[in-house]
Amino acid sequence: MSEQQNVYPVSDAIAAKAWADKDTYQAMYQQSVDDPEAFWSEQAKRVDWFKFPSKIKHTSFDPHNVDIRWYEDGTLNASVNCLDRHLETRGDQTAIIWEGDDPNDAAHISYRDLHERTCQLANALKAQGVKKGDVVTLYMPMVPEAAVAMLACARIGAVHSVVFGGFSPDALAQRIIGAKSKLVITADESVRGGKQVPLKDNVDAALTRDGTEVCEKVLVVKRTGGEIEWKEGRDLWYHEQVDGQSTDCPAEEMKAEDPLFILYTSGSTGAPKGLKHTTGGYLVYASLTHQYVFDYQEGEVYWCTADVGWVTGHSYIVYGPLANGATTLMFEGVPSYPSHGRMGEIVDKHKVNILYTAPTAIRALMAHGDNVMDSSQRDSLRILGSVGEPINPEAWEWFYRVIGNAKCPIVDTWWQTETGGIMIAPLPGATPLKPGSATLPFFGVQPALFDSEGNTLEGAVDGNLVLTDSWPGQARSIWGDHERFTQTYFSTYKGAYFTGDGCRRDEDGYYWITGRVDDVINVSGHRMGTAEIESALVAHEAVAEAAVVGFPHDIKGQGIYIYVTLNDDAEPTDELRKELTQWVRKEIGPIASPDVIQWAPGLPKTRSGKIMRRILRKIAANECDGLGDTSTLADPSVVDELIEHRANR
Ligand code: 6R9
Repeated sequence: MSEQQNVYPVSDAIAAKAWADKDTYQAMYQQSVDDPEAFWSEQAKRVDWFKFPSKIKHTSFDPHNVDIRWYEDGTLNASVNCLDRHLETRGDQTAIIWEGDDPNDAAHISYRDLHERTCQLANALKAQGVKKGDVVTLYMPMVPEAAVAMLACARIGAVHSVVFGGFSPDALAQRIIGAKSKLVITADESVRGGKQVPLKDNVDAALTRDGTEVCEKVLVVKRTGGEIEWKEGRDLWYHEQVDGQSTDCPAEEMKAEDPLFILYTSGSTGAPKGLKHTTGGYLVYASLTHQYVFDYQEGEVYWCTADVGWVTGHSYIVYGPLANGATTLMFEGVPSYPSHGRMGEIVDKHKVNILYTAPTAIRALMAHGDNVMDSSQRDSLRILGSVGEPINPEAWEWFYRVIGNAKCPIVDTWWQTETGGIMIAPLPGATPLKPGSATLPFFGVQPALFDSEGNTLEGAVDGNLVLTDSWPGQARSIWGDHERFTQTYFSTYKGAYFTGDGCRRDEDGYYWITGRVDDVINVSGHRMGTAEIESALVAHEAVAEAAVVGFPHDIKGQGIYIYVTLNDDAEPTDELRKELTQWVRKEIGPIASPDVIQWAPGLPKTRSGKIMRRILRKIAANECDGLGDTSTLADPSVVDELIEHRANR
């Protein structure tokens, strides 16, 4: 299989009016790495500052002193950049198109309207005592109030921490405690695929957990009017709080390095980490990447199908597009409801020009055959994008041919919660495409491939993907734990940020991400630590030990395969299997639903007691012939047992 066979050249029509052609890309990239100070000083002009920065880059990846600062003497406000500065030129332009779960529900919110709503909520938050530096947790459906809440926090200098609405009460509680969050904004229920999700009930449950006393108030958006419990003195209706507030709220002057938000993500060990993103560098980077990678042109309608609970929603539903004055579409539902044609129907209905989605969504549609798109034309589409996990060439080709009518370049964008914005991706007018490759680095991004000893690998080669210098969108720390930040990202390879991803570089210098090389699995584009799932399982009374690995899954990319050793008094029944499945869903959330649970009387361990996951991964993938060296195992016979009873064959 040669990736050279299918190269899609840059389309002349796209290149003719693109922000960057090949020469522009190369010249800008070269300058960005040769003279980052000059490059990023120039790029800083794309946002409005109270005080324009004179200090541009001050960054160190030295593990004794990881210190990342961009534009540190500049001051600005992110909400002013997403709202106020557009009012004069595009006040009446739609900022957010909201498409409800029900195809009959939609709304257009202008920049003027969004500004007013944001100011009202900002004033309401102030009235509740929220101050600069306080953390506000958002546990929200995909409704405009989610964007309003993020911007309102930004306006008064509060730090938002968005928790995905699919997480469990325990996961929510853990994040409220970790960030010492004083206030939660939620809704009575969210609606997805015609079903209600009890968000407020989940908040109620979360706030019974020890340590959540820090949270004093809960602001509740009335989305469905469904029945909920009410705690007087703590719970407040959102609409009652914002009604009557002034539509004017002066924006707080923030330092470039003041935090804008915290976002929790999973790592290979321990509890989820709250990555800290700051204001100036993040905003410059989100808006610059949004413009160049999607080749966003004035007046276009742009749709990113992610949830605001993930970093993709932060940077490419809210901050990037709004900073650029784009019309951003926010979809409350799921692509399969009421039918699998929904995504195309939304594209036609709102004349979407740029569609940014995930491989798992594409594969799910593809499984229904080409006809699944027959209910729409999708003529408005110009650019397609993919994010979240490697896109297999078959899904890429299908995305291109069926969804994009074989005329839209696909930008496969590799990046992470930690990177804040897109790092490796083609530019539509500049980069010939190879299906399955994220192609080339964005401005200022310096990828390198290292072997496990830390040697730099040159040329066409496979290795561990690192970044050797900072870029403005980079996370600055882990909230409250800078030591862990250093340990996690800067201790594996001296002087470099380690991504946790494996990667191949081909003869043309194109990057092909091969997936995580650590104990993180990627299920439908959602990152999960196997350690998190394991610790949820061993908290169940029947479980003695558990090992979790990913295995190849046609739709989800990776599925969750669990090996469970039961306590002596527990019976391995189908009943218990169901119970454990429910247990994990309850402890973490439905996104962590196990695909396979195999009873494991013993787990393969080294003599020092370390579980050999390499072997468990092979068995889960049904690759039992090439198990490699098992001689270091304490008891090699457990492997035969596991192979014999493997679930996936
Ligand atoms: C933005 C986002 C990050 C991890 C990352 C990698 C995988 C994301 C990818 C991709 C291959 C792409 N990943 N985009 N792998 N090609 N285009 O997804 O952030 O949730 O933090 O996940 O996702 O493994 O390390 P996050």
